[in-house]
Amino acid sequence: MSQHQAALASIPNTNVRRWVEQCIELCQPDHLYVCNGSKTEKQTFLDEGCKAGVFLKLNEKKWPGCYYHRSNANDVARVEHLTFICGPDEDVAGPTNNYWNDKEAYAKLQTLFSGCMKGRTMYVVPFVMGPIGSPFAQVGVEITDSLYVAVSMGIMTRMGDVAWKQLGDGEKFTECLHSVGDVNPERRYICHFPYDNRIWSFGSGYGGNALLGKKCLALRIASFLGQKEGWMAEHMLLMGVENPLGEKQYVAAAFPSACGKTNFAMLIPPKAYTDKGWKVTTIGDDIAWMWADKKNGRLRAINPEAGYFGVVPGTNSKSNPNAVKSIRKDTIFTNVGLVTMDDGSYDIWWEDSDWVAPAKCIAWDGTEWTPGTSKKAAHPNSRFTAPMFNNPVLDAAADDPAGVPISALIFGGRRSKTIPLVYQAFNWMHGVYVGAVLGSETTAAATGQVGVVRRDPMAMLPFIGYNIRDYLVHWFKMRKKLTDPPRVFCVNWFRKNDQGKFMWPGFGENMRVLEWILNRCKGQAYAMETPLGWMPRPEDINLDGLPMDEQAMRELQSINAEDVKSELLSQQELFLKLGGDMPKEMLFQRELLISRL
Ligand code: GTP
Ligand code: SPV
Ligand code: MN
Repeated sequence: MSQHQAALASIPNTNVRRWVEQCIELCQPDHLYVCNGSKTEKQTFLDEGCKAGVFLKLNEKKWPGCYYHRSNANDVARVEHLTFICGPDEDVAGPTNNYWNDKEAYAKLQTLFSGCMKGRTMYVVPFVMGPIGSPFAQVGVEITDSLYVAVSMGIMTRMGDVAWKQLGDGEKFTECLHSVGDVNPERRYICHFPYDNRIWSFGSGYGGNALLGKKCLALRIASFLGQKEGWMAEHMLLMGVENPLGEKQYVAAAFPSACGKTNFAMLIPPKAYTDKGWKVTTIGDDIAWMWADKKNGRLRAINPEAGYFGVVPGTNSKSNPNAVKSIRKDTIFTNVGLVTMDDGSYDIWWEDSDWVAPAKCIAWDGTEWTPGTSKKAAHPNSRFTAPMFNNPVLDAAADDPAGVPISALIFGGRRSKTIPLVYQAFNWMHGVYVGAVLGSETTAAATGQVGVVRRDPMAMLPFIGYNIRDYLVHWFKMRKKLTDPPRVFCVNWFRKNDQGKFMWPGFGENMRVLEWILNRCKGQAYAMETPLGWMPRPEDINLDGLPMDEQAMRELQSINAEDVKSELLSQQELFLKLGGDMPKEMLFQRELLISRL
């Protein structure tokens, strides 16, 4: 301990200091470093990382301040089967989470953490989730032996001395203990102890498993806290939309992992819209913390993050020009293709990028790749880590501790069949049902089979940090606090025709759907009543300039009664899981839908 005294003394909060001392004793690092969040510190980390082979500096001209990182090939996505909610009894986890008894989990992980940082440096990373000074901001401290994690947390959160200031001499902070261990999937556990405000993650260096401020704190732990304290932590993007009259509305949208949040949050409207004066701005691309505003009974929200951890493949100046601009500097690229340039410096490449494929490169798994190879150069879940302040359309209120008022809540899944482009729920209670039975095809963001439809309530299936029964009840109860609730919608950008082609152009063109949604929120757009909810007629969505006629729109919006019945049957999956614990409002809503059909 004595060689660590100087670093320990730089931790101003005694509660944190005491906890770090315990972790030193457990993990036995050779060195201790307490992060301050300065620019110099970041550069030192990056330089050290380059020497240690953690990072490769990319060509400074093409990619100023950007670095490449490749994670272990067995460690490229979230691991839902190794993610646990721990507590004294099973009820806290509920039927949709893996449960582990807290005493057993602590005992097992203690053996793994024991001495795991011998020969390594322990980084103490203090961070704030949420704009500084917001009453909803939460402080966390991550202890990690990964330089990649320390640097990434510096981008994704408000990291360093600001966190000590926010915490003061308080004791409410989330203890986040992380080690990459030996990156062995056999010894990989992502454990949450919501009663103890604590996260222990071992054996993975990747994204949601390792950057503990993100899914672990800002969703699993925060959703638990929110239920107790009367607010919500959701897997939602936040965006602002200004119409030609200068009126601004804010939207929150929940789509499952790799189903379009980052793209939607940064969308550039079609030219005819921008010419008229429509503007879209980003508050956040992945997580929203929301509460009922006591002054006016409206839903308000902040983005707890400060960076984007976005899907790289498919990012190009046609699909998402604002993302392309956001990642041109000071960005870390993980598991993309690595290209050696003529002068020996490094470039990167990914599928569906702006650049033609290189003659050869190193693929995400470390092997050589050439254009003929059947595998991908970039892993489908390869990611960029970029500061949100790089975003050219960052909303002026993105850093505002007071948050923004939400007009519309949107739920959306990736569904090649059955689900129409857009409909509106009849009211909040119906909207909660629509969100709760959301189905989506699985993606590469988590390990496991890709492309199978599963129920993903509120796009939160892997992120609800407690019993889903209490989570759904909490959603229904929020209605009481919201005297002026947002309108609730369901969208599906991913419906396909019989030839397997997307029926809707998506991306920037989603503005056309958004226009209808926002007008509905102001009582200014027409809708017809259907069994699912309120739907635009084909003529209610502006199709000008699209190679699409009203007939195509009709097909995109069609509801097939037989398909909806099978959809209802597949909802059984969720209803059976919850059994007698299913909130009765859910049963009522389902009965109403059946009777409408
Ligand atoms: P996470 O970061 O995992 O939470 O994902 P996300 O929800 O932010 O998804 P993202 O915006 O990164 O999009 C994931 C994939 O969906 C990308 O490959 C996009 O190209 C694709 N995508 C996004 N929006 C659309 C759309 O409107 N239409 C179609 N067809 N594809 C889209
Ligand atoms: C997701 O999977 O929803 C992500 C990426 O946003 S991760 O941080 O790995 O969770
Ligand atoms: Mn996500």
